[in-house]
Amino acid sequence: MSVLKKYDKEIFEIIGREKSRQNNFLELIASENFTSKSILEATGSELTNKYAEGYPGKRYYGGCIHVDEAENLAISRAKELFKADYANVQPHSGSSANMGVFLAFLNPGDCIMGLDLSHGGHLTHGSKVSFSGQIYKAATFRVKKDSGLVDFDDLLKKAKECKPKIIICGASAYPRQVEFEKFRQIADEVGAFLHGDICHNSGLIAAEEHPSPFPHCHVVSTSTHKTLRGPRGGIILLGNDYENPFGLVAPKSGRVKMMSELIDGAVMPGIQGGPLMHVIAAKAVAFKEALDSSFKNYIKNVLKNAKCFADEFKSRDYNLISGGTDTHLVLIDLQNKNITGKTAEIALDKAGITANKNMVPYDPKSPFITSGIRIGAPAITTRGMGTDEVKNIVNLIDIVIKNHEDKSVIKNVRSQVKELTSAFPINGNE
Ligand code: DSN
Repeated sequence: MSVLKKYDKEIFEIIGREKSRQNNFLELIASENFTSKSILEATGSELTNKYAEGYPGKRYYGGCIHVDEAENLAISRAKELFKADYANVQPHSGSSANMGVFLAFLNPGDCIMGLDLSHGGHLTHGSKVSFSGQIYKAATFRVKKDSGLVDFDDLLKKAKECKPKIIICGASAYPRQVEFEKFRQIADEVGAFLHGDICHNSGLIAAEEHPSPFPHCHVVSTSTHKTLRGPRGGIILLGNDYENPFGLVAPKSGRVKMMSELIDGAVMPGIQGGPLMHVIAAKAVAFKEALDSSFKNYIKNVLKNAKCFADEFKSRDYNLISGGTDTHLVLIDLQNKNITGKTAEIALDKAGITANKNMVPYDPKSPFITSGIRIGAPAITTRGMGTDEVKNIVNLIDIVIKNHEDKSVIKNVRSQVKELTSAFPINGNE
């Protein structure tokens, strides 16, 4: 009998309902995935009880011998996985990781440059509603209207105007590989740091299906729960630039410090207190999984499924931003289908298909309505679904979009989704 069930039936039942939702719905949110049972076990372990402010061997509290072992393992595995020279595995999330990077290298009011949110960027890359657009002066670059690809001319022009201290490359809804080398050329031209936020593609990079951000990026951050399939959290990585190519000085002492020291200090005590040691242990497990050859196979299947999504949608006259994908996601412009992203998201949810409305570049609609939806392959691929299932899913999505006001059609799709999901139980791959 579950202890939680006995003690707190309400929470036990909420968890049960969420578990059942995850099992019975098709999860197509590009930034979500299903962890292994090993990762769930580490996340739910006694390591949650330990305060361990500081870093291995340099903690504020006693009794850290075992959490030190866990953190050292997470660090060495992260370095091996991403071929990095330094890793900080303490950020609580991708946003915290980015905050740590900015606090380490910037002063309030400095200029940062990232991809415009409405063109596929992230909130923490300079949006006004995030700390990144409030503490720092943010300038954004865009994608080209015709190709949907990053407009490097626009980036260079704006970078020369605003002289950013950091240029951030990486995105939340960009279906193509990030061209780190081109970003670095521009960063060098204007004397900026290049920060690669690889949160969406980190699994693809770990599996060597996408190019490494090193040696082009001076600093790299990622969340750990998207294509990387770990627990919710973030990490920061440095390549061999960690010695400090920009001669940065520590905020108080004025002493020239290594980039690694600045990042360590920015994450803890700069923005966080005690690290979540249970999550750090689970990150270590995720890195071990990602180092295994089976992970490469998983990522190959994610890419195959995403490509199949793209081909199937295109064959049904859906407009894809950039004309397709070479990542784990597709971004669909629904304007020729006379339905908004919001209406599509709601109708799909009723049919048991979870996706998110998303702005498309040059979107005439607000972020609350949007003209697009984003579809990702990582979670269904973890369940073991392949291209046959993807073809079936696109057919179901198409039916819902064409008949979004017809309750009986939606009900029929819902039962087909249940049939499909019950054939591919979560963790059925273990
Ligand atoms: N919320 C995340 C996404 O869905 O892309 C951004 O990291």
